[in-house]
Parts: sequence; C-alpha cells; structure tokens
Amino acid sequence: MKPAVKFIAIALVMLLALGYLTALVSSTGTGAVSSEPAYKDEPVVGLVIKYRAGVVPVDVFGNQVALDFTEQKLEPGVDVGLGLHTAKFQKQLTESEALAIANQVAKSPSVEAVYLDHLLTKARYNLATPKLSNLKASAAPSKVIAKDGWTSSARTKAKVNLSWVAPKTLNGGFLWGYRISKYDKVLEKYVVIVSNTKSRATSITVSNALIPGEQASFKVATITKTGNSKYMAISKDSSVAKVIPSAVPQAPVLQSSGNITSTKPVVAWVTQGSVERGGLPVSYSVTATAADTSQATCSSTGVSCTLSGLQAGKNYQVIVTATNKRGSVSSTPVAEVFDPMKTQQWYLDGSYGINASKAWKITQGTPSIVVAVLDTGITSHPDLDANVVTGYDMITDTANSRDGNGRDANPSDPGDYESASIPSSWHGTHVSGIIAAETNDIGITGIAPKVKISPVRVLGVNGGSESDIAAGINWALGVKLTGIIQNPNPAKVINLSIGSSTFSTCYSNSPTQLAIDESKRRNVTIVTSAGNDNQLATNSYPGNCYGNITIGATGFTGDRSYYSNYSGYSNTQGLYIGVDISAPGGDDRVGLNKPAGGLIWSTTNDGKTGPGRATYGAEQGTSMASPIAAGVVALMYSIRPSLTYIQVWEILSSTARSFNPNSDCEYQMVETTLNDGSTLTTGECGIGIIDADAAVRAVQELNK
Ligand SMILES: [Ca+2]
Ligand SMILES: [Ca+2]
Ligand SMILES: [Ca+2]
Repeated sequence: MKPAVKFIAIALVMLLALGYLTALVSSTGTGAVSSEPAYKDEPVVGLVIKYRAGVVPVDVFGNQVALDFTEQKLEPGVDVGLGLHTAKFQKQLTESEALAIANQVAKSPSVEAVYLDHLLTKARYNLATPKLSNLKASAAPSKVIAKDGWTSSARTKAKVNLSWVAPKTLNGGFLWGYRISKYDKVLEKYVVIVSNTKSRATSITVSNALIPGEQASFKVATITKTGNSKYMAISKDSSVAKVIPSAVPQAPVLQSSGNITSTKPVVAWVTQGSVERGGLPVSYSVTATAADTSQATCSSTGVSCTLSGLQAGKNYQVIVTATNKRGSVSSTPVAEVFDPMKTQQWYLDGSYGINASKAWKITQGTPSIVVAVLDTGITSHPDLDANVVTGYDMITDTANSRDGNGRDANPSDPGDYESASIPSSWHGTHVSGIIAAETNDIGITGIAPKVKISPVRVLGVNGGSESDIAAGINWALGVKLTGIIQNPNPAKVINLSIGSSTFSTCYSNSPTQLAIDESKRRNVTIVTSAGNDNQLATNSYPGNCYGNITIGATGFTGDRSYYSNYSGYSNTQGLYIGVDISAPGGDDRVGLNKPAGGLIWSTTNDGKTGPGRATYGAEQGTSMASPIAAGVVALMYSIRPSLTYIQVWEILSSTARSFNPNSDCEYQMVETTLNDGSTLTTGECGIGIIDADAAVRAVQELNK
C-alpha cells in the first residue's frame, strides 16, 4: 500500500488545482477498493486511473485504449499527467454508484490504482468565510482615538496606538474582534489593514502602512459571530480617528556642495516637509570641522544659517544635523575647500594631476620648510605675501636689474617689460604661487600652501647670468657670500624654472654644477625645468646639470606638452636621459574647454611695465611643471626634513603615476637594467607623472 499512499498526495495536489478532489480506490492487482471519507457527499464525475507500468493507455491520437470503457459506462478522458488518465461518467454519480464502477475498473490487470473524480462543489473550497447572514451586525465602536505610538526602540518607525469603546449592543452575537481600516492615499479609499483583531481588547498598536510625518486616518468596525460560528457580521465603520505618527527626522541634504569661499559662509539645506521632519518641529545645526578638530557652528529652524569664526586657510568638513524630539540625524559630510579658484587647478586632482588633495590629508607643508625660487623676484600678492620669507636680489648687472643697483636685499620684481608686445612676465610671482599660494578664502591654493617661499632674484630684463644663478643657489643653501647677509632661512628645495639652450653645456666644474654639488652635500633638492624648446632636454641649462631633478611638462590629457623638452636615448648609459620625471605644465593644444584652458593657473600681476595690481593668470611651460614638483618635494621634506636628496629622487621616481597609456610618453618607455641589478623604466618624458599623495605616503612609511 505504501506506494499508493505516496501517490495519492501528488494526485491531491494536482486535482485540487482543477477544483476536483479524488477518493482513492486502490488496487493490488485484482483491485481492493477504499475511498477517502471526507468528501462522501460530493458528486463523482468519473475516475482517475493509474495504469501499471508498461501499459500504453493512449493511442497516437490521444484516445484511451487500455480499457473497454463502454462496459463500465465510462467515456475515455484525458491525460492528467504523472501517469494518470481520467475516465468520465456519462453523468454525475453518487459515491456508492461510482465506487461500484471503480471496483470493476480496478480488477483490470492493466490498472494499478483508481481514484474517484469528485466534483468539488463551491462550498467545499470556500469554507474560509462564514456566511454573512442571519446575524444582525452590532453597532460600530465609538470614541475611536488614534495616538502617536513611537518608541525609542525603533527610532525611525511610525507606530499608532488606536483605542475605542466597544459597542453596547451586539444584537445577539458574540464579540469576535475588530476590523481596522486605514485611508490609502493612492487608492483614495479606506483599506483593511487588520482584518480581525480576534480579541475583545479595545486597543491595538499598528505599524504597517504608516509613514512618519504623514497623517494617518483610521476606522474601526465590530465583528460578531453566532455561537455555532456559522455566521459572522461586521458593523459599519466607526467615525474617523486621525494622527500624524512621528519619528526621528530624515537626514537633511546640504543645498550646495560647492566651495565655501568666505570665512562667514551661508550654509543652506534642502527644505524638509512633514515626512522628512518626522512629523515634528525640527531645528537644524551646522557644524564645520577642520582637520585640527576646531569647529564653527550655527543653527536655525529655517533652511540656512551663517557660520562665523571660520579660519582662513583651513579646510572644513560641513554637516547639517536635523533634530526633533525623537532624536537627531546628520547629513552626509561635505568637504569644503576655501580657495575659490581651486576649480581651475586641474593639475591638483585631475585625471593626470598630482593627487594633491589626498596628499593634503597628510600634510599641507610646514612653515619651517623653505623653497627658494630663483626667478624674476616677487610682487606683493594677498594670496602669497604671508608665505614669503627673506630673499635676495642677486642680479649684479645694473643694466639687467632695472632696480637701479646690483645685488641688494630686496628681491621685488620691478618687471621685465621689453616692449608693448612683450609686457612684464611676473614669472617669479607665478612660479611662487604654484608652490605656496595660501589656502584661504581667495584665489588658488599652492601645492604646499603652508611652506615658505624665499625669492631669490636672478632673472632680470635680459635674462640671467650663470654666475648670478650659481650665487643664488649658494645663497639659498645658506653658503656665506662675502658682502651679503647670510640666508637666515636656508632652503630645503630650490626651484629653477629656467631653461636656456643658448649656452647648453653644464660642465662638471662650472659654477652652477659646483653649487648643485654643494646642495647634494646639504641634502637640498634642486628642481629644474626641462626647457620649452621641443628638443632634447640635455641641451638645456641648468636642467642638464648633474644631481638636480629635471622636470618635463605634461598637459591635461597626460601626454607630453607640445613644447616640452624631452629625453633622448643614451647609448653609453643605456637609457633615456634628459627629463627625469614629468609634472603638469599645461598644454593649450589639448586644453580646449578644460579648466584654465588646460593651463596652469597662479598668482600674477596686471602691470604692463612695473607692478600693478595683484591678480591671477594662466601660463604654460616647464616653468610651471618645475614648481609643481618643487611643491611636492617640499611636502615630502615637511614630513621628514632629514630626507637625503637621493631618497627624494628614489621616492618621487618609485611613486610616479603612469602617463596616458595612449601617449607618446608611454609609447617611448624602455626598461633598463642598471649596474646594481635594479631596473628602470623610463622614456622621453621621464619615469612618469609626479604623484604627491603616493610620494608623501612613502615618506610617511620611512617615519614608521
Ligand atoms: Ca638690485
Ligand atoms: Ca632689488
Ligand atoms: Ca588662496
């Protein structure tokens, strides 16, 4: 019997779905028959037959052929699946009539089992709902009250406590429970949310279909039943009870994620409606927190407030917190940066920038690190003045100096105006701003905005002499020069945004090379520009001296700037030489529609001849790439002033970013095995693009 019992379970599932239910007539060969007792009062419309294995009950047309149905007042039926086939009675039979036929069929050697195919009348599968008649509904509950049911254990969840008074008369029924309905805004009608509380209790807490801050309207009806449970009745709905359930507010959203460009910024957030406010009055507080944990706050019940007490030059993270009596929720922090022109400075964090912002999380530089800028001198600029320390005017030739004298202690740039078409360049001011413009509420930010600039004037109206340049390096290093005050702030980094192919050799005993040799002894790093002649960098002085780091220029797209000097392959050294590494220097040919036109935005002056007003301007050149590298080196020394110049190069070169993979710079890369067995992959643009973040982190590792 066991296989047959197992089989019936499958058949029941199958046939219930069709609205039929079977009674089992089992067969063990000659056919003992039994029936499932629960449905004896149902009419039987036929049989369901399971044939023995090997019996083919259906011909190719689907007609059943395994039995002679005519003798049994049966008509062939259909395949039910799972090896079952129906056979229909010509009319509905009673249980006993059907069993008699089933017994006959079960005797067939072809048949394994026979089931009665009951017609399951509608009442049989509709038993769940008692009949709604013969019981007069009671009165509706009265005095329904809805109250906010918020609990601290579920701060964000809306709950409502409903209570009511039971009806006085039940019209002969028994109280079975209550039905709760809630108005559905979408369907625009009341829908049942609790079909039966199944309790005499006159209160309930509901939490489904509720939104904090959104008014909820409820009705309650009384459910009664008769003693034999045969009938139930539902009263009319009660009057409406309304409440706005509360919860903690939703996180506010800052209105603007743009830069704060004032020390007293107005901070605004998106207006919150009742739902966002959690259904309760909300107050807001704004907190701006700097990296050193100093804070400024303001508060409002409106949609903005004004921060005050922010300190220029600090980067703040700003959040707004919404608070109601259920609790507080804060916005996502927004990092705010002061310098309003930072958006022009693609070279900081752009695709082929130097990852400056990440580096600044570690250091923005320290004031004890001095970068000497050997250039045209300096002009007064509000974004730069505070970072300028003692410098010197090293130009000896009065015809070149334009300040009326030779060497003097005032490195102010009087301008290198040549003609109406060649106005003053303010080159030194631009280079200095790239390195150390302050991070504050004006203009740009330098690469190392907390280090100091020592302007050493070596370039005059007609350029600069090698001896002035060499003397400038020595003075910057702190070397005592007769007749000149010794540099009180010796530099750790010296920037030479100078490139000349008119005297193109840097001899080993030349003044410049000797000065550079001295810088190495003092572990000062000298950074030089590769030159702007679109030729071999080895032809450009002073980048072609030995022991300095020579910087080529790249543009917005991470390829060599069209003007930048480049490396050439040295057969004697077996590698590319000339440009050591690249940094953004700008390229107007690939900068269309890019910030600052793809150029380098920095401090300058609007005077055509002599100094005018401080302003900002865009330039391109290896003169701009070199100070970007110098700024990064200054950040490195800021973390570890004892770095050797060799360590500086090892870190810069080992952490460099890749050029654009489709660029000429990348295409030219060649791997070389050096004498010590290490390999160096370098090409016409050097080893890669400087990565401030990776370099600074590598220095941090040395400190561990
Ligand atoms: Ca002078
Ligand atoms: Ca001077
Ligand atoms: Ca600034």
